[in-house]
Amino acid sequence: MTLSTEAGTGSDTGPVSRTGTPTGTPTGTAASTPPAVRHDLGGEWQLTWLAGPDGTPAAIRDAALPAQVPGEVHTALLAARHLADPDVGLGETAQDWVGRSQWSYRRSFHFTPVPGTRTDLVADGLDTIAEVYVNGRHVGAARDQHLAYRWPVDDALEPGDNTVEVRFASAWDAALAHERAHGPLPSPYDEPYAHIRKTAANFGWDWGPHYVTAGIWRPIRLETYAGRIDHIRPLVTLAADHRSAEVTAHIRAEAPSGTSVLVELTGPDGRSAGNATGQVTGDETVLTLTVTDPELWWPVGLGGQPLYRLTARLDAADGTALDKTAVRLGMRSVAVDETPDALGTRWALVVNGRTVRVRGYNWIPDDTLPSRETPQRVAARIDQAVAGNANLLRVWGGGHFADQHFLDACDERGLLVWHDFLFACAAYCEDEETAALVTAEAEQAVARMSPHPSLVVWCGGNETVLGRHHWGWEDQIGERGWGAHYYLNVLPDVLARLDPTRPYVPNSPWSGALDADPATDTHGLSHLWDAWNEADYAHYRDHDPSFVAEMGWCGPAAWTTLERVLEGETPGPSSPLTRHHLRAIDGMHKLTRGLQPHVPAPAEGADWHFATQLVQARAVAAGVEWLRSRERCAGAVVWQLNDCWPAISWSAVDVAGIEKPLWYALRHSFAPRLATVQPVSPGPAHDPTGTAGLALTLVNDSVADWTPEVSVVRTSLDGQELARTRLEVSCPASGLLTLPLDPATAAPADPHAELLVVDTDGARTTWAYRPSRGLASPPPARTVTTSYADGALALTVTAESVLRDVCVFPDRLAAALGLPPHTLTSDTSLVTLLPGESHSFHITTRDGSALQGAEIPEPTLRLAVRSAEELTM
Ligand code: BMA
Repeated sequence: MTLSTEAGTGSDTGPVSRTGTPTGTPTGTAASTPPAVRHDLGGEWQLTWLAGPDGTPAAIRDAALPAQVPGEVHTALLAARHLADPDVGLGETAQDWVGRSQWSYRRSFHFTPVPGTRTDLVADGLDTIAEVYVNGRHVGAARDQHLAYRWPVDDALEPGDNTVEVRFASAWDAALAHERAHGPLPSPYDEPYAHIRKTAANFGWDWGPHYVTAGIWRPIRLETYAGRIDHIRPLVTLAADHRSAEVTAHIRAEAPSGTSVLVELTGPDGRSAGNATGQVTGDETVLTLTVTDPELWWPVGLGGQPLYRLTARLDAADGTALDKTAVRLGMRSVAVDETPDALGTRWALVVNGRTVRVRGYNWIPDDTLPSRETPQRVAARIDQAVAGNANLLRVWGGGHFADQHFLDACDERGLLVWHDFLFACAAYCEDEETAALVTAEAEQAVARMSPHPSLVVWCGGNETVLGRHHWGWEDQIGERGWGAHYYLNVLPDVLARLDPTRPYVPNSPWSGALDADPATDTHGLSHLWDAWNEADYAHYRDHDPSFVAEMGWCGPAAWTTLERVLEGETPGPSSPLTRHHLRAIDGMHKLTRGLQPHVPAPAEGADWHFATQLVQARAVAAGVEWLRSRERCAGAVVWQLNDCWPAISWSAVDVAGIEKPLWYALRHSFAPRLATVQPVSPGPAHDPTGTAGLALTLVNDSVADWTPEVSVVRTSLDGQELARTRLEVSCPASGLLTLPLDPATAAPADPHAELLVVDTDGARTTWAYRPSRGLASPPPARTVTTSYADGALALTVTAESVLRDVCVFPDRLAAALGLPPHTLTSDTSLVTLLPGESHSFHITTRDGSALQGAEIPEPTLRLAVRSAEELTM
């Protein structure tokens, strides 16, 4: 078995074809060395069931099905209608046999030998335990979903017709066998996911189902070559004065002696920024270029994202161009500031010498079935992160490594990426085979991702050190290794060899040392889960951490997304299928407890759905704004941006791509320039209502000073203005400014009947002195009118009483417009209106097609436009 990195990622067509079919005459003449040719084996394969549990449907046992590659068994079964959509109803249970079965993928292809070359079979990803055959001859074996594999196949190939077959064992069986051999490992889920190198969440998580996949999930091809470039690993070192940058290109190639390699760097303007040539020697050839006056790559909001292009070409001694590939890269530096402070130790990202206050989301696999995570879908999700004012995504360790499309999209948008290595929430065995796989995975991933400027942090894993400290693992682990060897030795060693330019943190959360309790706020990285798990969201204010890598609150997917899978049940606590799609531990209880201080818990249906979505939005926004108002806190990364199935989960965007109210709330709370009202006496004995006094904090993450117009108005809930102040303030670039609010304006005469409204440069924030259910709000009264202009539908809401957090649900309007629910979006949501005020919500299609002037029936409008007051009537 040869483990190898993915083949060149370049998209250059250049003088060398990367996708030609090696069936005709070699491209080179007899006298010259032929260039490398890559023959894609993707497309339709034949899938057959080999063996499996008793419950396997009879129709599957003898069938040969078409299966798309890249893809997985589940998608082939769905396409052939041998499987009902497992997201619907209890479909998850009915697909269990798929992951417990063994499968064969087979196809034929034509091959013409090319003199002077060798041929490899290259699989960028096999899921997971596979034996590979060419013409019935065993050519290789795969043991790790996260690895690319390369096997020489010359001895197995025949001139003319050939077949390739990949036989997959059940990943479940393989994991259980490892568990039997090495002993069980502690984890919060009763599944053996830590016993196999495969997407952990595939075995179910607290936001996703158990769809244990198998298949050829990444491209597969033949490579025929005399010489080839395996990959380029460029490392960029920016001089402290930013006047120059050094690009060290490590080129891994296999080539005949006498082959030279040429690298050429092209600037963002398309002009050459330097080149260098060397002889291919050993495993790796290193060529260094110096760029003067580099154009710096910046995180979104702090500057542009110019991208350079590095091309590498192999030239044979006879002058033939043997292979060529290219990557894009950016000129930037990154470091972590871990200086001690009054409470402990800071943890702040520093890009190009500037501290970046992080507003981020955690990223999970965007679908349970990875082939459905198309580049377009992932780019749309990344656009939602950026449009939602996030500047970082953390790719969480229970999923899979980001692919090039993901990283390209982040590079282009300036969205920072923090990438976990693939460990989550469990003890991991340190046996020899696992250690070898983990090392190879890290080597490949680091080399493959090294060009991308958006990638700024490597992290050893998720909550494994936390688990060791707090989840009672001692009894089960005994003297055995539990993974620390990976986080402290293996991964740092790989990074020291392959990428010393990026910071590494051994785990998240992390307090600076293995022995230090990671569950404290004093040092490094925190995960804030007590508010959701144990208390009300006001308790986010008990914390003063230096960087929060996780915090979140559950809420349901869009109504229509759930409706599709609930088989007619009404969403709510007494619907078994609602509970089936809610995987959070004790989730229904926590959802209900979360509502209680704020709104009377509605029993079922539309009110329950709206209330839980609203409280999710308010909870996380409250936590994020609190953290952003703290001088100490250099980051808030919310759990979680996306979903992998129709869920009641922590996500801001559901699996259909529909923004939940949380997304709109965070677009406001993550705004680079934010005005937020906070109580002046937070901390364990804090006063959540703020009657002890309020302060206004301006947060300015932008590169220019901010001098907003601020008006602070205290109003009675029936709309009478009780006090008003105008503030003239200036908040410096990358700064915070906290102003205690004058009690004459901000202290309520009757906390049950008043509201503080702060308008700052057109953005509104409100402070209620009591939770919604404790407010004496008049019954909500409004008019809603609809009109169409420029292909958009405007819903104009005019408040006759105070309406807080008016939400619009475009998916509820879609049926009236004859469109699928996820195709519509609203420019705004969660808007607070005082009596007499109006706001127009603009509904448009995501693809830009014009909306026709259909009438929206009144009952539809009632469900599509809601305000908080409706819940407390
Ligand atoms: C975090 C994550 C996930 C989990 C989430 C919600 O700690 O690391 O493992 O899904 O909490 O419980």
